Amino acid sequence: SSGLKERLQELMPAQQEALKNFKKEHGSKIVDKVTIDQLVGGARSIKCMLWETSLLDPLEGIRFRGYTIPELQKKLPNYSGKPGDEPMPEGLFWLLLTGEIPTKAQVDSLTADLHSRAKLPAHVEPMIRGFPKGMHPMTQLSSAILALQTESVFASEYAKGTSKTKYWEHTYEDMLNLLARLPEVCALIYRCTYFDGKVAPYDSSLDYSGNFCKMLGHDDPAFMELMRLYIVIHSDHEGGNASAHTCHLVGSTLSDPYLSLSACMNALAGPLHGLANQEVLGWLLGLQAQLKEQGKDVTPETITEFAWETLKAGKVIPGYGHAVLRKTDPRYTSQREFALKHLPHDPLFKLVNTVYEVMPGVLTEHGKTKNPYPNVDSHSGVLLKYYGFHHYDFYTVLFGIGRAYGVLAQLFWDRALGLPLERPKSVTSEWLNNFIKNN
Ligand code: CMX
Repeated sequence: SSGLKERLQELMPAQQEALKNFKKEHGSKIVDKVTIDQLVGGARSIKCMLWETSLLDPLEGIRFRGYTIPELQKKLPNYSGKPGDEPMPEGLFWLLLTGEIPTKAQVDSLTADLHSRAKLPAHVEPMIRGFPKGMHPMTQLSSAILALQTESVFASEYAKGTSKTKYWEHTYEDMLNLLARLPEVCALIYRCTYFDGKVAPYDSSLDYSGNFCKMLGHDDPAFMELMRLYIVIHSDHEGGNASAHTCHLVGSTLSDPYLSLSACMNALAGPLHGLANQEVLGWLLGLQAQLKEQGKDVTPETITEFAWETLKAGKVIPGYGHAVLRKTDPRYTSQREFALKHLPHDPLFKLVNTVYEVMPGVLTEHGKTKNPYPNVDSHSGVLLKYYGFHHYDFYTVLFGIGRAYGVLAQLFWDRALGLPLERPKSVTSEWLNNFIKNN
């Protein structure tokens, strides 16, 4: 064992006690008010959920257990041991769960634990191989996670009548098994959708990300570094985003982690959320193709023109704007820095940079979006494409692997803290009209 489970078992009683006492002492204090705009407008920024693993500041961006992305890059163990290399997702997972920065030895033993759990149940591979051509990779991923649910420890122990005090333990087993099995599932989807269906053998001498890249068919160590960064920065973005919230909501019914994660992936698959990263690359390639056809150069002026065409066609600029953030997403910045280090002369990176120079101005002039700056999805495709990973309708699957790390860590604490069924109140328009008459 990696010692992670034992550490969590040590940490849990104090956390459970603290929350109980905090509720007892402060339970009736008011932390927020709700306007009708918020009620109608997607509950934007209403504080109504407990989420321990990360917190988002509109100006500064995300902190994972209090650490910014540059801090994680310094403090979390990396694969090579060389300063400046990217943090390993296994280390981030330890941090998200415990709030503590793990040692390299702890991270390595967690990697080994994950490798030991990776074998897929026999029915999943033939199912993926049998999916119809053209089924979106996110639909395949969500379905495959559901198919893995036959192995849920939580579901089988619940059926046997397990005690509430054991939910955390069954959730722990499920989340590790699930994370361990995602690389082969995703590699199968990738190789069957775009290639001949042959998947490289599992390599447990590598870390999680290294083996995953190898199974995808990408052996370049620089691509493995990118994957480590990619999984880390996509893991968690506090609880209110659609994918994280979905996992938390579905889990609150005591649906097991497989059912919860599959639901989470369905939310991530929407174009306003995780699918935006595939849309961004499509938009950039469309821009390149149109300018080439018209014999024009890529300049701030021609990009501006193309952006206005998109906006006038009633579409959004993918990769820009955010429901919470009001500045450039630090997840964008970290990918930009990766590009400056590894692919400074790539033409598509240069294009992304020029888009970054002009787009905030265009969106400000357009005057609708509250945040004219780029989000995480604006940059990832360029990096992946540089390493020959150009099947862009697969990009959200990679986001999904990252997101699984964050939402499962929180799901563990949901069950460990005994958080209840989530059930906000809805009202009708008639109710609202009566409310206005009477107030
Ligand atoms: N391009 C054009 N218009 C935009 C825009 C963009 N990038 N971002 C927001 N707007 C528009 C909205 O569509 C909305 O218009 P309507 O009033 O006509 O409905 C208006 O500006 C106000 O929106 P907002 O309050 O600024 O943003 P929301 O909180 O409603 O939505 C988001 C946030 C991300 C869905 C939105 O900015 C968007 O659609 N961006 C493009 C898609 C994208 O990149 N999504 C990925 C986000 C990160 C992730 O989850 O992965």
